[in-house]
Amino acid sequence: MGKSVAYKILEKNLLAGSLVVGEEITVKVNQTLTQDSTGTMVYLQLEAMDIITKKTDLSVAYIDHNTLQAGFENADDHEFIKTAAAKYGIIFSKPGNGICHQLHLERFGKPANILIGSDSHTPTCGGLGMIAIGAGGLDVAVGIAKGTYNLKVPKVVNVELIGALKPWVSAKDVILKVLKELTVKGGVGNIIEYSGEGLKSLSVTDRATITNMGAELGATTSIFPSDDITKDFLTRQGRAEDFLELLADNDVVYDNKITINLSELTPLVAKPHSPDNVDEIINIGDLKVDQVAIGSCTNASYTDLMKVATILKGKKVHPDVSLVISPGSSNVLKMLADNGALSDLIKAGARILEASCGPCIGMGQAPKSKAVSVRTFNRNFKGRCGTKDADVYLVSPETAAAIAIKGTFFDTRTLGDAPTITLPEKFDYEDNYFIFPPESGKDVEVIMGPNIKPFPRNTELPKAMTANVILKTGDNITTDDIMPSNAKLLPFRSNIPELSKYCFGTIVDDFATRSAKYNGGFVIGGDNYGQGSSREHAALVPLYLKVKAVIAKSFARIHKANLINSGIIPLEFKNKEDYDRINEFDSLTIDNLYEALDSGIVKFKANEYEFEAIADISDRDKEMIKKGGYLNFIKNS
Ligand code: MIC
Ligand code: SF4
Repeated sequence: MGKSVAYKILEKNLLAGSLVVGEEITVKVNQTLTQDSTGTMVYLQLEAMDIITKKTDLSVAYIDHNTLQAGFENADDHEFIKTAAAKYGIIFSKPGNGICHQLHLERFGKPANILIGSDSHTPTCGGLGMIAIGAGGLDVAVGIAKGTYNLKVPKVVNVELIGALKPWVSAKDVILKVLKELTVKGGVGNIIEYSGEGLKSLSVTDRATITNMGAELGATTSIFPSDDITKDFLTRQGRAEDFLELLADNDVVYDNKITINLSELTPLVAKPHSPDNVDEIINIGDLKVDQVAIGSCTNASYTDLMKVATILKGKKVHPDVSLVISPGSSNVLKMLADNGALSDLIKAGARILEASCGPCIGMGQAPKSKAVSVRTFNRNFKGRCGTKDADVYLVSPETAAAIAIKGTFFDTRTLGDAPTITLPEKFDYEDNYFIFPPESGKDVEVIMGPNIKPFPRNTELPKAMTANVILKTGDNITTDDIMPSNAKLLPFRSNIPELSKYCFGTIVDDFATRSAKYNGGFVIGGDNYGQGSSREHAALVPLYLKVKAVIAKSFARIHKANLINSGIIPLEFKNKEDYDRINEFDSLTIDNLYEALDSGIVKFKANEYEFEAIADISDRDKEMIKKGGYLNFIKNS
């Protein structure tokens, strides 16, 4: 039977286990990436592992999330990461260079390689024909230290693209359509592999927009084949030697398949407050818009911003709209400056930010109260923009630019011709924002300022436990709910005690107090618990607050792994109806915990009811939990 692109790469890098759906395998990690807001933990964990140098071919530490530096905290984090990177042989990308995923795609991503990154949008590089997986910080630390990664073999779902996109419809609309079909939990346990004649009209950065937002499907990763278009991109980036053709076999049989006819797509919009709440722009009517934000790792490439500049050229941003643009990389910004497009953006009245995540992670540009904010980003969870009662709509760059001029939603297709962008023969690639590591890092002093606090460690699992339910949540709880992130909190990513005061802040404002009163306890969750960001803080902070287990209807992949790595038991209800019987503050007891874990079924007893939960985790995960988390596990193995 023929092979998919995804399985060809997994097979090439397989170190242990067999490529059978659901089996746990170990693969070689060729590359890693970290960003600053998850990176501090990664490098603290590396320090705790006592390693000498990285075991990957290439590792990069980017600074892109928190570049506001409102106090010494961010700058301390940057300095810590910079010195740790030098010590372990890791390339350091200075603040201002751009967003990790855009930069990695431009400068380092390589077809057929495996990349693990401490950010959920790491699959962006799947646009280049690589397996690129977002993971928790500890998994990335182990990836750097040992050059390996463990995962359950996912199914491969094929999205066949037929037809060709019409004017004013682009890659963002393709992934919004996939989200509409599959929803925010439809990708869990799957790799999404794209194929079909429609690929011919999608550039590498278009493909990267699609694989980027595969994170919103909950997928392990998304991937495109590596073909002539990949070769063309790498050649223009001055990296022709990194090209390798990688196509699916003609007789490949996928686990599942959907077909999307690109010719039938219309401009789409993800309405508040979920990326899968997708509708056609014509159904939004002429809703008035207060803010338009263009950028993020989804839509801030050269082509995206050139489309925006072409639409804005000679026009004026609507008086009631604040248009803000954050370029994906310093090279994109430089190219716009050199060819005059930056001047077109400024003349139209756009606010230009530095190349970074910026408003996407709530680092400034919170819109006004009750605002309608239109963004080219990938997430519109409630409150993520910094304004709790704002409504955020996700759209393509061309839709965003047209709306910025008009001041309302409208059917952009009525504008007639859409901009078409010709790629420069050679992309600019100044590497002056990168600091390459010294030959040997053994004399490098790692600098830890006062904001860098030790991370919490769990202890061995007790043989039995009785504890209270200290929180019950609904479905689709995001890691932004568990550990909110914004301009106020991002500076404390290396300071768990400070962060813990805000845990579950979007749901209750007294979680830390509850935990102190009951000496920790259980959290009850609905479906798709922990979707969204890879932030390990959504497990480390609950660990610090003595959360012992999370019992949910189902989990999102990265968060489940982060819980296991922290020694917190993730359990799924055997009967989902049992969720309704549990009340906050009920006391629950588990006897014979070790035997229960081994058998995969954990029995809970409350005063008036009993229920069972499933430990759907590997034997290795069970050992890790018994030892009190990944770090204790590797110390003892
Ligand atoms: C996000 O988009 O939510 C983030 C911020 O990039 C996170 C990482 C983090 O929380 O630091 C992600 O997607 O993993
Ligand atoms: Fe940065 Fe936003 Fe992308 Fe996360 S989703 S990496 S915050 S640009």
